[in-house]
Amino acid sequence: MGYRVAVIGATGNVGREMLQILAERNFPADEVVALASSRSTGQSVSFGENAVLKVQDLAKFDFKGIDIALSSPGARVSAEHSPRAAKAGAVVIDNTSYWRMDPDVPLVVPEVNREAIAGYKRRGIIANPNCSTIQMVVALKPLHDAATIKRVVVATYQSTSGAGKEAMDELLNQTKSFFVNQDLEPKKFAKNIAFNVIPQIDVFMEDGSTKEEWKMVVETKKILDPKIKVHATCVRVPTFIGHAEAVTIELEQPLEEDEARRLLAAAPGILVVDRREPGGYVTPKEVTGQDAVFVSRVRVDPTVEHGLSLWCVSDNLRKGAALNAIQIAEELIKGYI
Ligand code: 11C
Repeated sequence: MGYRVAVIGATGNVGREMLQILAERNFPADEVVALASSRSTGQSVSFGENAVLKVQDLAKFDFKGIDIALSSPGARVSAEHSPRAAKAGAVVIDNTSYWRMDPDVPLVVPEVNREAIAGYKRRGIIANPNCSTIQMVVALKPLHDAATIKRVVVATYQSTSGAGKEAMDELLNQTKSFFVNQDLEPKKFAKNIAFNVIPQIDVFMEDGSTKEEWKMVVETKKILDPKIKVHATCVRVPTFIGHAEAVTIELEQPLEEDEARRLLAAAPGILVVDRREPGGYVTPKEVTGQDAVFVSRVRVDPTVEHGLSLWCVSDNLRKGAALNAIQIAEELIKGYI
């Protein structure tokens, strides 16, 4: 017998990717329901190559009989509807920021802390981390296991798809308008994104960091180890899909560069592409549609004791969001429900 699965936020960037990946991976579902706000009710969304689903109204949907709800609407919608789905008996895998730091909600990246999934019983909700955190903790895990990470300094290069479809359109339209000498005012971003980079993702916090930077700090601690110190600078760049990160790591024990590369290559979910020649590394353009976290440019940082740095790139809509959620669902059905 298969499962009944609901996808909440089915018309958004991540929701559409969830439907695509459920079909691609032959998730054992008897029924998949696409849900969104009343504005999208009746629209059709693709489910794999050959099927389409009619979008139903989330507000009117009764979750009784649904086994798993994959949820990716806005945080406010999730605050209302994820507990409603859980109360009706579904296990909710929630991609929004709303539940991540709740002590009764596990925050899971299967390659890093799959055992935390068991904690879903407390609220019926499992949180999916932020995309920039997911790819970083996948890359940090084997290094932490081998030589204990003390401190991480990261700069991100995040694509516009992280901010939604309208943000991608803004990049495209500003780029086109540049060639006809027009200046298209920014709407989704605080400054022009075409031919530019913006050192602000999400709102500012009191200490001067942005919320995206704060998420990388607190989520890494919750998933990997509360003792790891993290300092992040998150930057929006004019790409469509794929986040890149320059990560500098301070370890407690020594770890040879070659050994680090070997450990990374052997770890689940990571592909190492690291040839010291022009093009011997991965860029965001190549990762669209790929599942792995790609690691390149592994090298010693000689400015601190036991320092290493690396470059990691991943599809933010897949491993950074939809794929990670479905991998959690796959773990869940192996033994938790
Ligand atoms: C971005 N990381 O690239 C954000 C998008 O907390 O799930 C995801 C926000 C979140 O803009």
